[in-house]
Amino acid sequence: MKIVAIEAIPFAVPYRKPLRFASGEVHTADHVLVRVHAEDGVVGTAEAPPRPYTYGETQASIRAVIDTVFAPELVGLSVFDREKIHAVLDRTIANPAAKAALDMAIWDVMGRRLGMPVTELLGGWTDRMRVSHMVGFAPDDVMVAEAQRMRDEHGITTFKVKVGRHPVSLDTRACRALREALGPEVELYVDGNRGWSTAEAARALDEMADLGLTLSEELIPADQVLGRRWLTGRTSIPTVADESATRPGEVTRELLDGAATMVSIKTARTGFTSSQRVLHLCEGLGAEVVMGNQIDGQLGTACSVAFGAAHRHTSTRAGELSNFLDMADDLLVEPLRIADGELRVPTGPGIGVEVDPDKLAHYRTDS
Ligand code: MUC
Ligand code: MG
Repeated sequence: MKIVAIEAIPFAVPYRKPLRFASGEVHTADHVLVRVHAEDGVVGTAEAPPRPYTYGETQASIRAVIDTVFAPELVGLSVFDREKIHAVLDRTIANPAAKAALDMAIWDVMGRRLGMPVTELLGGWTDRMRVSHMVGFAPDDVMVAEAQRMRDEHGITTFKVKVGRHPVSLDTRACRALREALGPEVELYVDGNRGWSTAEAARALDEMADLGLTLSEELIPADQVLGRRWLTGRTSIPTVADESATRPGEVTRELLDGAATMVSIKTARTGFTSSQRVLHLCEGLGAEVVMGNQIDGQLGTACSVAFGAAHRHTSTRAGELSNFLDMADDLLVEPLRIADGELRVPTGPGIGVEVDPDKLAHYRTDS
């Protein structure tokens, strides 16, 4: 089943409200739709979200690296030449979202060709995941109202709260307001996107010690090598490595350094193939994982839930699968729905979703 062509199509869908966090903010889903065309007219699709403040990729760079570096090498290979495909991708450093979208679109082709859902090919553990919602920076009452709306409308009871602002009290107050409004039953955890110093992070964790936080993610920069080890050692809250651990080597370093005790897996940056490598590495090292969100649209979220539900250890915790709800529209024929706090894996072959050609024509920005 040879790859015959690859398209990288830029599109832009506005957000109803922006998502703000310590390293940036998102107003528009200015992603790249990647389509891998194979023999017999089989087409696989995935999306690449550029996150310049995290990985340096832009919409233009994702298109360029796919069109000029990867596509010429991949066309002509079979989608089942998996090691050869990854040798091509690995030869170029960085560009994680571009590589991940190519990998997932190729898996979509494999699934469609075999008439099987990708989630079953990956592991087939369960058919759904509990959902965690990411709450971005806003005044306390707005953050509380958003979490309450997610609980009331979608049954979501796990929230990741963005922190990393200055002064630290802005965030510790917001977390306290969320705990007081939502009660002891909801799960709350925090993600600093490297916004604080070691001392600020330590103070914040002390101030929030009575809030029952379950995880703390990327509170300080990865280069604070000793600071991270010290911080992780002094808190009883598991420390999640996210953007500091995007490749197996980085995952190993963060965990063996004592800089983190858990790892966030994001299909938007490691696709299905490398996400599985990271997962199996974590299993080997005895580290828990959480399915993270790179502010994915519905296609990206379908990929996350397909991967997360496929494995026992990625489906144990709630996955971050809901921020597409903030988008004004999306590309899929059949929108994803979160109900009773859960998202089911789409059931069709491949990733299991179809892009609506009219919506793509409306939102693409290259024509
Ligand atoms: C997260 O978990 O950090 C923010 C930036 C990014 O790349 O992902 C998000 C969410
Ligand atoms: Mg994070």
